[in-house]
Amino acid sequence: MSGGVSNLSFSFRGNEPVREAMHSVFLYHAIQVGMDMGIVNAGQLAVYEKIDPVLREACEDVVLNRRKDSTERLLEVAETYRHQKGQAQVRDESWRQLPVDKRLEHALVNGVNEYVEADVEEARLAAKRPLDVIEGPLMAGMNVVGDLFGQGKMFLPQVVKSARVMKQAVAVLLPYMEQEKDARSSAGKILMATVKGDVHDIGKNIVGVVLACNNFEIIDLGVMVPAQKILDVAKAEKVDMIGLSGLITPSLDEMCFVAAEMEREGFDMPLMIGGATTSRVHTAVKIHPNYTRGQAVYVTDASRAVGVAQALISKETRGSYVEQVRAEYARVADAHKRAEADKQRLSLTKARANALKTDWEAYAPPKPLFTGTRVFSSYDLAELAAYIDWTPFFQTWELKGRYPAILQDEKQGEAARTLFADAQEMLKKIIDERWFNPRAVIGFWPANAVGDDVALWSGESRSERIATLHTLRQQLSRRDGRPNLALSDFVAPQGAGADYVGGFVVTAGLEEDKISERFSRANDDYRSIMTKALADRFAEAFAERMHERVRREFWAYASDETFSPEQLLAEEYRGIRPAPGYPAQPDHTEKSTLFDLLAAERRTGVKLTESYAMWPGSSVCGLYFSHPQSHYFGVAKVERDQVEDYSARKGMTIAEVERWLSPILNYDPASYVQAAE
Ligand code: B12
Repeated sequence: MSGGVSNLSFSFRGNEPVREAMHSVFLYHAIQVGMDMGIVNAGQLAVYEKIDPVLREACEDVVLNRRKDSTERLLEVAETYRHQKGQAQVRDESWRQLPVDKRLEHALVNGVNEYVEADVEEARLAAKRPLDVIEGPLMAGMNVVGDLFGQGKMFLPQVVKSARVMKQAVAVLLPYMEQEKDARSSAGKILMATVKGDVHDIGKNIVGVVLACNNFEIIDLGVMVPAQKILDVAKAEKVDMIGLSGLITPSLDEMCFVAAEMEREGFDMPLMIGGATTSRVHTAVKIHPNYTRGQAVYVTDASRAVGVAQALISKETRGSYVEQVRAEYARVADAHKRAEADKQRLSLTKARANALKTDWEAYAPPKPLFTGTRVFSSYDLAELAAYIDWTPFFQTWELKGRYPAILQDEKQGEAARTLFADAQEMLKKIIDERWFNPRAVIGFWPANAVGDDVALWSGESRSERIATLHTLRQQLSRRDGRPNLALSDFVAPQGAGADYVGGFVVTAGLEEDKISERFSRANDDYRSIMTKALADRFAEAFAERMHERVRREFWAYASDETFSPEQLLAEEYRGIRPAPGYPAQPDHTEKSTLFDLLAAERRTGVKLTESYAMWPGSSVCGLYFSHPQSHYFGVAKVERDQVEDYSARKGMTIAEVERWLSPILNYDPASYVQAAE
């Protein structure tokens, strides 16, 4: 049960205490009878217990329709509150009495952009040169922000809001300082890019903002940037450092390539590496050896980026820092080599012999209501909002903890509540003004397992194969009696039953980039990042909702399923939706089969890049399996025997397969060839 709560109190617009009380009373009762999602401004909610009892009773009379004269009574009570401010609006404005320098510092530290233009103008008129305002009070304010962030006393959303104040302040000054442009001192120039084939940029954008807060000049080349462009711009702009970002594993290879190209072209500037699938081990083992003239350094997150960039930029510290990194990477590479050598893997033949044992005779696979595909356009955003998993949203902003407990967290609670209130405000606009146009295509096909693959058939005769889904099998050595799984184990083998497999592509909509860029151009990185973070939430929520509809309506093997959003997130339902790229199917190239089957690009506008990332970023694709025993697992590392077998099945060369599966190979392809010679 869900709904936008503010409609309830529209007629009391301008009378905030009454509105807040009505929302609070409504939620108090509605939640008890099953409401599980509401759109409210969480920053403007009265605590039920603390509402004036007279007002509370009057509101309850109306909300619960308890008396004939409830409306008149509430109108009467409401009058006495008309000129009071809502609790959340009582703000301490005493800082406005401070001198302008201190006001600017306050605005920066607290991320308040309301007065920035007037204050900056006042400071400019008092200063000798406009540049002095930047290098004086603004930088002083940002230094406070930087220090507080470094000490863990400020959190990322607050820092991004501070950066917004800074950007807007600088924008006021810029027209006055055209001639002095070059005079502005910076801590160093950093080129940032998401590598070719990858579209993910929230992480890179956040890091860019945080570095800019610390006076680094950022040149952001955006997403899907080819190596040559990175190198050319780095030279032309005489940057001090390059930062690369990426989300999916194929980007790891591309990063190795950029590093090798930097070496080849004689670069020696530091190279920072970041993004979800990057790691210290990968940087040490795979990227670093390609770039010996300079230094590749892995950076876990935005809060570390400043320290690393500062250590690398300063002539005094760079040498010793690089030495330290090299020593650490040598240790990491060594430990990695030893750990790999120790790992026991099974041969593919043995792993297959230990596949999941299923009694297919005793099982009747459910039949979907349709086979072929179905398209969903302009999907209802309000419906999807109820399925949003908020925990990853907070992770995006580096606030660690589970929602909703995080809102009450002793340390991060305040930052989390403000962030959440801002998110709710934007969410409401997204829904009311239809910022996004979510689209999806789903499909079902008659299917049977054929070894470790799944054959999809054109019809019930199951004689004409229209596609093959390839799956990989675990080669872990098992001592606990558990099977060595492949996704094909969850589908009835040929001759054992009329089974089916489904597939989907969902996207929050093609509008995400444009809206986010618009905010960025208006010097509002906070809203720009917020737009993307919410678009990502919609994509995931859409995948969740579609899967629920598949189980209940389209495949209908669980038509009476009634799980709460929490139970859905805990995956308590029957069936799975593994996505190419996730641990159960680490091969991203499988997406092209799925896209062809669903004609996904034509029907949803979602495109696959050369690295099999999906544009727009807020998109998810995957398969549906219905078997009660189907569950998520990780394929983990595979051996050369499986790579050979897989390449024959896929019609790819071994080298190609090794390239796409490189993060999960349990051997080094280069030394394997040598050993064989
Ligand atoms: C949110 C998320 C999504 C979202 C958004 C994706 C998008 N817009 O591109 C959605 C739900 C849409 C999604 C989809 C997919 N995802 Co996803 N996703 C994630 C998740 C949960 C978090 C990523 C994230 O946004 N983090 C928050 C941001 C702020 O962090 P970040 O980007 O890592 O950046 C931080 C640091 O890395 C660092 N940093 C980043 N860049 C840089 C650069 C420099 C220079 C520096 C110094 C630092 C730095 O600082 C940043 C701030 O702290 C991760 C798992 C995880 N926990 O990481 C999986 C994950 C990245 N996804 C994964 C996959 C496979 C996919 C899909 C391919 C699945 C599918 N088949 O549909 C798609 C691909 C989407 C696409 N467009 O191609 C895999 C990737 C593994 C792999 N083998 O490639 C992961 C790791 C999950 C997993 N465990 O398997 N995903």
